[in-house]
Amino acid sequence: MTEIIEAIKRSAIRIRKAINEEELGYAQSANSSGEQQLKLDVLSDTIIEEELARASSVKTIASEEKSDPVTINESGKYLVGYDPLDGSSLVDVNLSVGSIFGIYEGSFSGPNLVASAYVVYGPRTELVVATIKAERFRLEGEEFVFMQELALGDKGKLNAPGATQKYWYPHHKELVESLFAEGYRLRYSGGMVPDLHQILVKGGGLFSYPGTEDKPKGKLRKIFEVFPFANIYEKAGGYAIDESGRRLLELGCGDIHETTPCFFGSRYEIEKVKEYYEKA
Ligand code: FDP
Repeated sequence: MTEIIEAIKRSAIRIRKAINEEELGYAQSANSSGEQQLKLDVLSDTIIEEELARASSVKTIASEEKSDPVTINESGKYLVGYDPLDGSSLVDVNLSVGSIFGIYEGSFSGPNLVASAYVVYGPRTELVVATIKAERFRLEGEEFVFMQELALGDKGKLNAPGATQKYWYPHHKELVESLFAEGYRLRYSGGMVPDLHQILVKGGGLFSYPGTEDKPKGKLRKIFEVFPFANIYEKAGGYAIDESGRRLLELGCGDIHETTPCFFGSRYEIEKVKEYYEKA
């Protein structure tokens, strides 16, 4: 496991440099979800593949930017699913983006996730790793220095509601409005990594990406985005559920690009989600 975390750190340092220095334009390709790839998406994917290939414990990698998993070392123990540059539609406006990693044993599914991590490329570069605890590090020079253990409170103040409001189901709209009516403040940049990071660092709140009339299964991918963050939220003392109130980490996965509605938060807000969704 240590060598995988070290590979993630080396990737993060190289991607940070690429974000700062490389050209931004589009690549001549689309990813498997049909989204046009930026040159930076492709470069970040290559960097992570190169660094993970140096870790002998990694058997298979699966990237949001590749259509199928790739076996890189038959005798490896772990499978790593990653989103090399999440929120890349925010690169041109210079908002924070991130990389997300899920480490699995056996196969890609919620119950098989054994550890996860993400990197936020903001004004500073930070790394959060969740093995037994969720720990936050900051890049200083070429070193990631420990900052704190992340711990969510019982209740927060932030509300980050994703997806197109026009297509929200009525019960979801009621849930979001009920939190605002209680005094919650809107915090939504459109980048999953900084939006979830903000709630974790500020100690609580709700991030939701629901199923909608146009996308009943939501948008966020289980293997690359949802399961890794579910583990991080749970290790920080929070909760991560789907629209039926089930723990996200109990969900299986068919196609590696499968998506699911998802809700991440502290205890109070997740109870609210259950209450409004049970009424639906
Ligand atoms: P992006 O498409 O820019 O890569 O991964 C998908 C994602 O970003 C998440 O980072 C983000 O939370 C979400 O899409 C935003 O989607 P909406 O604009 O539909 O809310």
